[in-house]
Amino acid sequence: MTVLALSLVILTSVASAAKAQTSTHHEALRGHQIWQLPGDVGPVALELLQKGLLDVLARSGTSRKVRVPPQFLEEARRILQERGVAHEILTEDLATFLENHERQTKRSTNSESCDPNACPRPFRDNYMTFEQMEWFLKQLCERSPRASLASIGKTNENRDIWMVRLRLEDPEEDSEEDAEAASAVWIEAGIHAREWISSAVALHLLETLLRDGGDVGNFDVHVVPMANPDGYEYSRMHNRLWRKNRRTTSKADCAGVDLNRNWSFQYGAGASENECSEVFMGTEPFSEPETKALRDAMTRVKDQLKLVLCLHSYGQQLLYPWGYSTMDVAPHTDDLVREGKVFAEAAQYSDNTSYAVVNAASGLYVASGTTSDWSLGALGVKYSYTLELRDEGEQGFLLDPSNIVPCTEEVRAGLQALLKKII
Ligand code: 0X9
Ligand code: ZN
Repeated sequence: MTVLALSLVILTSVASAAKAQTSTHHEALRGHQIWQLPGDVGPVALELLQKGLLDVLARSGTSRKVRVPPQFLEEARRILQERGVAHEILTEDLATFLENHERQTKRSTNSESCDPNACPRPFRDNYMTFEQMEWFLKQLCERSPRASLASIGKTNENRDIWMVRLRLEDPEEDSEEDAEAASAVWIEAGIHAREWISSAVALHLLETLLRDGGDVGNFDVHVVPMANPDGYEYSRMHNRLWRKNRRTTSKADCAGVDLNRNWSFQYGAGASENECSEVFMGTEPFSEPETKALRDAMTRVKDQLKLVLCLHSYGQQLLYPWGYSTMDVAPHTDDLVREGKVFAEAAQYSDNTSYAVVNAASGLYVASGTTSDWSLGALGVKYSYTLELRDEGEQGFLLDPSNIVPCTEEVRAGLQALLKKII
């Protein structure tokens, strides 16, 4: 080997060793930027979202935060410039940002195992892995005869979609009577992968409801705490801001269907046909195993269902239908708003967190093919809401786990007050 060739080999191995040292599980977000756009940006944001050029992370009255992948920075900049929309760069490189965040919080998003004597306390120190959540559910249901666990389907990557049924009874009533006829509540959580607080709250809510009861008479609670396990694991291991499921598409670089755009009711408007978009609706309604499983399980109990609550994050908003259009008004909107405010008031009383009760389409944005619209429009469940949990954007999807317990408590308080009114 010549001296030149040898030094090339040495140089290459030094370079790859350096690369191996610095590369982390956040590589998928290397070079991605967060931009702030004005709140009144108009249809250009939806257009860029549908084209797959950006991902809307947050929207308030005055601004929007969007994530732009490195390959689209130029194009997005050009289109915004052409439309006269200014943008400010909030984060230069998301991977570096997340690495610093992990260093500061001393918590890795992809920690998988722990020493039996020093595991993070669930719901307090850290978010759980999907496997830990499964283990938690199995324990919970083994311990209590009032809780039963069933797999309602399998994901594309062969994970189970778990549903828990809790039977809550009025302590003053005969326990066996009316068991079949009980009214029921449906809670869906984790349909969007990165919204970790949603699954954590659903799991802790199960635990607290089982411990304290519901205090509103006989009723069943059906909870699907991890509606998108493949996405959740991908967001832990590879891309903290992953939103969709992990369906492979015709474009090798663009995986995933937005499961909250894949339901049949008003399928299409306010979603995207582009596989690369964060709001890709799939090839047809219920093309995904997750939405199919949810649809079938909900349909089996539809006559009992009085309330459907879909847990998302973030924004602290209780959204009522319709979400597919700002022009149409949902039936019984007055009741939805009135009882929604009952929820928000009780939730605020718990820990002074305010939840705004707003229409999904006009208060947030137009989106169609959602669980919530389908529950009202196709299944006929009058009270159907999407709840955007904590926070209002300070930490966003990277919400500190210390929020899990108080956030669950306020949801429980709101739910209980709401159920008292509607059951
Ligand atoms: O976009 C969604 O699916 C939900 N928001 S999130 O930030 N969690 O992704 C909101 C769905 C509610 N419906 C409408 N806004 N139309
Ligand atoms: Zn969501």
